[in-house]
Amino acid sequence: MSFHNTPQRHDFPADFCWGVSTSSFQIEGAGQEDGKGESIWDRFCREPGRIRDGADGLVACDHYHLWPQDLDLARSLGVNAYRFSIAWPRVLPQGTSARGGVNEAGLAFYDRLVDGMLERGLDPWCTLYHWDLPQALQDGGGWTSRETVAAFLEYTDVVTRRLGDRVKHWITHNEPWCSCMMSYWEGVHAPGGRSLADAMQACHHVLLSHGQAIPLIRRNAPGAQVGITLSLHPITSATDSAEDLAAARRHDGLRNRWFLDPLFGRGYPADTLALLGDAAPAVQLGDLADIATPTDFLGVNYYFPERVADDPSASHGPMRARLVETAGVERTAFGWEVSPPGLVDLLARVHRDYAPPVIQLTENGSTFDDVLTPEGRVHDAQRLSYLQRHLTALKQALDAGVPVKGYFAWSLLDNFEWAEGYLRRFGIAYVDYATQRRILKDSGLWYGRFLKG
Ligand code: IFM
Repeated sequence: MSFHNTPQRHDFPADFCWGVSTSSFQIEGAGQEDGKGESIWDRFCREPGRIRDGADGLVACDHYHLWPQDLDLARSLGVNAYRFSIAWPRVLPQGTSARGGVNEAGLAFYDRLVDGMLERGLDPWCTLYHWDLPQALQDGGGWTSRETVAAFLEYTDVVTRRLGDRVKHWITHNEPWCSCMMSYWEGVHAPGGRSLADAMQACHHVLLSHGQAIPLIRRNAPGAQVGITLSLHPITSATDSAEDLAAARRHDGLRNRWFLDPLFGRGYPADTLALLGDAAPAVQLGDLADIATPTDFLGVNYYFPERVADDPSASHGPMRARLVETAGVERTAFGWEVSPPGLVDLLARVHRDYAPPVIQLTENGSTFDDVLTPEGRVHDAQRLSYLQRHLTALKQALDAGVPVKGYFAWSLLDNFEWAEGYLRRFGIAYVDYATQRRILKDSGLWYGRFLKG
């Protein structure tokens, strides 16, 4: 397979969806404005040592005020879709209307934003949950509590009633792995929990809230396409030994199949459940049927593959698998392996094993240590090459029969990269945080040329 002959836009179907992706907490700022409530990330940022550069999201990219120019920037690229997320505590400051009422100013902001997209010919793709849970809900257990499912349904109802006439693409959750495992087990994301059992229960509630939200969204947004976005990884074993092959299978169970199997009607994978033992979630009658409610598309976020070796000591968790770094491969500044063939393998696997009607690549991107030149340019050759080679891979997956219908670059802007603060830049546009100036990097300029043919 060659990854050097980058396809042209016209090599993709005419109705292919080309977009850029963002999320509320990472770009909006206005953390305490217009009645917005506290989110778990606001709280987490204030805890010493949680964020590598000690930063917070109070200002971020100030998108709350600068959104017209950000949408202009997106339009200037030639994308036809814009993926954003709603900050739940901006709409329901205390998580539910019973506790803190509905914040009209928050809804009005998203009204303006969506109208702004439509005026610019950008199809709004709205993610309901990209990790900024109202702190008030976390105080009651967050996603470990079944009450948060009910709260999510109310939130979904409020938002889709308001925007459902104009937003025709809805994503319930972004990357449950991160909002559950990294947040309730690994302790690296808000709220910083350290319990596998909590993480598994949180994960069950996130998936349940997804399934139960689908009929609501369909009711309030007639004709809308509804899906969920998962972060998925192609997984290989470090060696051909039976032990490593089994470890790779176990790791895949928690990393990928734990989400895909129940969403596609198979329930939780039995092998993974057995290994979880007491940490397995409490599941009520009817939950699995709800989780398996059919969707219109599966959102896939692809960043990197993983290689796995056996870990008999279980020091890396109950899957008894540890990650192994492949020597000599290209990596981003995060250390993530750059592997366009991994994207082809991943999409082929999801298509073969689960056959979603449509796959949308809702995120793909890279972080490198960008330098703004005195001339005001950012020569991000590695990101540009990353983008080109992943589009080549995407075309190969399409040619192989995978029903992928859209690509969203992560991200339009450099932004708040969670526990890494502002140290990691993923944007195709550089943000000078001191002035809030946006500068298209060479990768962004190339994406624009690609899109304009
Ligand atoms: O910045 C994140 C995003 O919020 C979710 N997907 C991965 C991105 C890069 O880490």
